[in-house]
Amino acid sequence: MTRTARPALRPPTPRLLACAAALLCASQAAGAADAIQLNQLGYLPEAHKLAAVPAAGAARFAIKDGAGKTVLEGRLGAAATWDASGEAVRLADFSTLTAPGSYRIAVDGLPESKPFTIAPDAYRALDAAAIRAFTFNRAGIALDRRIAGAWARPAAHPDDKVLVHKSAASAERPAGTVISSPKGWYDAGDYNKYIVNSGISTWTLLTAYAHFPDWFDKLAVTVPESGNGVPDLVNETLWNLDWMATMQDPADGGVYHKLTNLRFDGMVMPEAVTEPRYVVQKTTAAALDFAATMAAASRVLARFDQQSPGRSARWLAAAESAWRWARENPAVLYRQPEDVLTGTYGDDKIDDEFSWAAAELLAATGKAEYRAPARAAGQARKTEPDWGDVRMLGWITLAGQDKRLPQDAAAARRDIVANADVLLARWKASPYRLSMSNKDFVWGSNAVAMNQAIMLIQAHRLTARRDYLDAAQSLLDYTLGRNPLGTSYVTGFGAASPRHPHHRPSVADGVAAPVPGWLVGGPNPGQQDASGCKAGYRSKLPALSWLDDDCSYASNEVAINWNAPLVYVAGALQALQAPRR
Ligand SMILES: [Ca+2]
Ligand SMILES: [Ca+2]
Repeated sequence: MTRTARPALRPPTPRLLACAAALLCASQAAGAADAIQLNQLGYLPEAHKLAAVPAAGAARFAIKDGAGKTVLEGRLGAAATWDASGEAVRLADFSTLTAPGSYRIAVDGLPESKPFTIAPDAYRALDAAAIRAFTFNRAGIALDRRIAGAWARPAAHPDDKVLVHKSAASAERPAGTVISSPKGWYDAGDYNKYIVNSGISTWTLLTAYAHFPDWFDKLAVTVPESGNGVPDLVNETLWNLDWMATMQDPADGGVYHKLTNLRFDGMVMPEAVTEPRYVVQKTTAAALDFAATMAAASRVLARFDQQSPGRSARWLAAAESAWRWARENPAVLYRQPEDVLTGTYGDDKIDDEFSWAAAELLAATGKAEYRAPARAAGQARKTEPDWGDVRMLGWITLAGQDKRLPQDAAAARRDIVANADVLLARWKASPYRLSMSNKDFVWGSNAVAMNQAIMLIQAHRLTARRDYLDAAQSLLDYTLGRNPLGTSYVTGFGAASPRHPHHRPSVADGVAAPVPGWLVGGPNPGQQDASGCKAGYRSKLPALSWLDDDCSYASNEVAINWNAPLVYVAGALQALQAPRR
């Protein structure tokens, strides 16, 4: 993982290579260009249902059931070329088919599609596995076969003797001070722990629970704490919150940016690593992301306080203390020390972090002092949140405070709907019915898709308009197979899925199948790893720039901030299923 490179090398809007000749276009659009593409996990009965059909076939489609009987026929949409992949496709809309079962799509002149199902719990197993992926990435715990099956492994990285790096030294904790900072999730394909990326990831899981408690109360994941009276999603989230709480210096409220080795480990199992671990530099971004997340946790998890009496109050006090540190130290940006080579999560624009933290503290405390910083002028820089642009997370929280903070909620709601309308317009105009633009094919593009879906789902929750939900469904369809490569991008799920993610345990564990439930980064025409990936990308086109090889940290790594929105979206689409009108 060279997360160091992520923000710096985020590519500018890719200029598409014009297809000079039809032949070249066809070869660039290699992959599964002759195949009908659809969501390989299937659809909920009431969902919007689309398949992408190569334009070379006939203009009509038929849906056949398991016995080969035609149950629905229809006309395909007009042919259009998606410039992100160079393919001409027509869309098959079979939303009116709602009967549970197994089906295929047939179009004259093309091979039949892969089978797909319609089922009322189409995404239950996916959602549980996407949560358990976090369990697989837990630091400091042995995972036995009951929890982890073939991927069982011993405990590693207890992190009970972590050194204070010289960049983080203070009067009370000089360089070399030993502190304890156990638990938490490994961030991605590596074994380090970063507060900035933990912030959005943990918040997204907390918010999934806050928005859809009925679904997640019943979703059985099988985590080590299962059966303790706390829902499994909450149990999993607590593992990281407990770690985050240890990253605050109790002397001043400041928060260490990360806990890492000095350099990345080789492709080995976690228990093989014995490098010393350090907490590195306190930063303003870490303090603010910590403040936001702990404030959200204090509010969302208050109902589970009997498990650890006083926890919510402690976390809220920790959040306010981190906020005060950030106000007193408003521009301490992360600067990688010379001897540290792990991921940076550096972010020089932290107006959005101030806004998010203030919004969460406003929601958690109702104190007027947080209102102005929460609503400080400043637009989101993109259409969806990511670890470096977190302003929208505050909107989502405030939008839910319509009873306690009606004016703040109303403003946040307007911002969310305006943002979602940009996505909705793109969805309607897209040949693939996808709200992603070509510039969204960046490092972690699959998470861009999932975070766009989160914004569309918010607009649906606020307006009850069906088209927002349909546009969100399209994004999940894309990540689960309705894409030009004909692959589900979640390990272990779908007829075709990644086999070789850039994930150290998956590489080193001796198990043929990768650790399941992980959303890989996805197509990224930046191809920052191309020089080290001998297998080579087949195309430079945005939606085709993916390599199922463990060398490909730029398109095939996994990360907690990419899986968290998958957990949210899969759960939301299950929980929001409603009869079509
Ligand atoms: Ca930022
Ligand atoms: Ca393996």
